[in-house]
Amino acid sequence: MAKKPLRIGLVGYGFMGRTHSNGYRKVSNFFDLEYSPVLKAVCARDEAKVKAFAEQWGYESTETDWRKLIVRDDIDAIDICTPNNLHKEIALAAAAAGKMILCEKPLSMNTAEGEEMVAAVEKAGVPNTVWYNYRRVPAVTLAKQLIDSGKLGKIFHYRANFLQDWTISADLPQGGAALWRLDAAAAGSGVTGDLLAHCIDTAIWLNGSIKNVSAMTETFIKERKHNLTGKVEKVSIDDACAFMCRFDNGSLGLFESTRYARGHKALYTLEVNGEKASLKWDLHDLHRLQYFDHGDEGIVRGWRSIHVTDGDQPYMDHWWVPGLQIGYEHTFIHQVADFLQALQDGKPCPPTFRDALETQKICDAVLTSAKSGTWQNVE
Ligand code: SOE
Repeated sequence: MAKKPLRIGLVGYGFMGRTHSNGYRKVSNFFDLEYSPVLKAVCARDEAKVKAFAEQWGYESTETDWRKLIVRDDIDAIDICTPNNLHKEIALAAAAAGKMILCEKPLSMNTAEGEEMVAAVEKAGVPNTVWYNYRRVPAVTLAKQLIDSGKLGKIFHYRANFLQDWTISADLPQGGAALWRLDAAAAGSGVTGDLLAHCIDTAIWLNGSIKNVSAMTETFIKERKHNLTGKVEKVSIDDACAFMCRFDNGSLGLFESTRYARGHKALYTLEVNGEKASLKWDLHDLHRLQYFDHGDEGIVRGWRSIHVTDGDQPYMDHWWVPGLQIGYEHTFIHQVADFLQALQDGKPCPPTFRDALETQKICDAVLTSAKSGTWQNVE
């Protein structure tokens, strides 16, 4: 069957620009879908660098002004991989130009911006999605299937951590290029929007909405040299954040994230405890799901480590043979595949902008609670 091209215009070529481009390039080798991505154009301000990126990844053309990219007739979908402070402006313009939008997480700097973005894509009626890629780790998708099937029974606890250690040095500057995540003006927040947003997206997908939160944050290094101004400036992001919450289903949640956990590079872990069973997952061992079923016969009851590589487990029928695992890059390939499948079926591809707005509201409630020292209801 001849494939329908989905012509991609990528804005930004950092770490996420590479993960997404890799997804577009590989998806049609492994998923037989009606649409196939075409790497039409990549856009960034530095002409020499964007040309080099285009050559390396196989983009047909380049732009240095995203406004020009958005109005091009030969582009169907805009992929936003810029720092967070540009998401809204680009999304609003792309929606007005009738383009589909794939936006890197978090959706926006805050809830107010997110609401505008949701209104824009819904008014324009353009397909949209936000790259919360960890939903597409087969073991995490399997966790969703187990919870939805009722195997865990009533859920009592949800626990998640996202721990890193890359900002401990006081000599690390803030701002610009790869360091924009340390600059509140570009990122909106620190670990809350960057890391906890992942944990929250997975949590509300697996365990439903969050009602209220009580949080604390800390900024351990108060001033850093700013790479764009060359001056030492106040650091306004949260370096660490921990919060507890109540879910609508009555369960209790505990979340922690930091960039100051020496030794941890990207330790995203989650655990769900239910009446009948529990499960846990660890990004450093991402193809495994740990599962404990109280219904097992007593003498063999215990935690089992499910190696999620079998063809009847989520996504795995598209990969190698049972026992051979996949990794981080595949979560992005899966997201592209799901987006193309949704397009083919005329359905939304979750998390949509509207779904991701819920995560944004929880992040805002967390930051407000940390400032006020009080419980906050999620809007
Ligand atoms: C930060 O270091 C970061 O790259 C996040 O921005 C990503 O979203 C996360 O998946 C890994 O860590």
